[in-house]
Amino acid sequence: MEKKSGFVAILGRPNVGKSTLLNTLLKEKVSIISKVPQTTRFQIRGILNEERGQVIFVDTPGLHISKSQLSKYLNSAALKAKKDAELILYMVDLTRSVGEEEKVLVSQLKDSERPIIMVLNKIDLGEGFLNDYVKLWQEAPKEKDPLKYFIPVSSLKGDNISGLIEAIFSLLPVAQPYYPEDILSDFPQRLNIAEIIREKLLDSLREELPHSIAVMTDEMISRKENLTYIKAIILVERDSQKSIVIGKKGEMLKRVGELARKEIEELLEKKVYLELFVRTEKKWQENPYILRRLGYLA
Ligand SMILES: Nc1nc2c(ncn2[C@@H]2O[C@H](COP(=O)(O)OP(=O)(O)OP(=O)(O)O)[C@@H](O)[C@H]2O)c(=O)[nH]1
Ligand SMILES: [Mg+2]
Repeated sequence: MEKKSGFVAILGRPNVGKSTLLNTLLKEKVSIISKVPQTTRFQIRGILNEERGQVIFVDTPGLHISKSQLSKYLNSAALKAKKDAELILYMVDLTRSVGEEEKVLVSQLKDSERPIIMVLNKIDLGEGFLNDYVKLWQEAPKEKDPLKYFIPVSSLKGDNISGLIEAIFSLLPVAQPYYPEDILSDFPQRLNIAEIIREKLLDSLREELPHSIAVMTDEMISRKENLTYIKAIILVERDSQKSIVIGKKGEMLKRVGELARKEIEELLEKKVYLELFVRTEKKWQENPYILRRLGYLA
């Protein structure tokens, strides 16, 4: 049988469920998830191998309107993934009404050279604004229509994910796999560890803080055969945020550290000694040097 293979970009507004879909497709956690928008900050590739071929899914930062440097990098990472893909999954959240950002997105996608599947997510919560989203696409003026399917799914519950995979393979070109079959993701481990810590912070913190936070792993040393020492620095923008992250008597930081350590130990299959530091770095979001160190800039 001829194999089909290719890159599939998952695009959409923040918080629609792109990373949840990636993890569900791969049945493994590859990308971090949270209830706050703008969680994903990287292009994260996750690889699905089947008899019929290989799909390289590319999770992307949610596309949004904002002028900050960080936002520019996030949006450009998402748009680059779109350029490199054989097929685009355009994901929307059925529980949220069509917004300005959605209209901008549709105008960017409607004349795409690549085929598109519109993935209508969170169907477990009902049809919501399904008709509005279908209408939004159908009524957009376009030369030719790259949209092949509307597919409602629940990324969280797994509903209709096999239907989605079926549709994806039907649209991929005949090609040999790009990656060896034992690789699940090519995301660097150092960044993955920083992401796990950031996810635990997002889970624990409320308010507007999430967007002010970044995590970098500073050192990773295998002290003994079975123990890895990891030092990570949590960046915040203001001293007041630093005290929130540390918490009363250091409780918050301790809890985040414990949750992250457990998950990192599972990932590395080793004991981990995790040390967390919090540092105030004013305007890190505008600082190219820091953005590069965080891996947000190539
Ligand atoms: N009920 C329901 N919730 C979902 C579904 N998919 C995702 N969610 C929730 O939606 C929230 C956002 O999910 P993410 O996967 O982080 O969304 P994202 O599109 O990757 O967000 P960004 O990385 O910020 O662009 C989380 O709280 C998820 O649990 C779904 O199918 N049904
Ligand atoms: Mg995400």
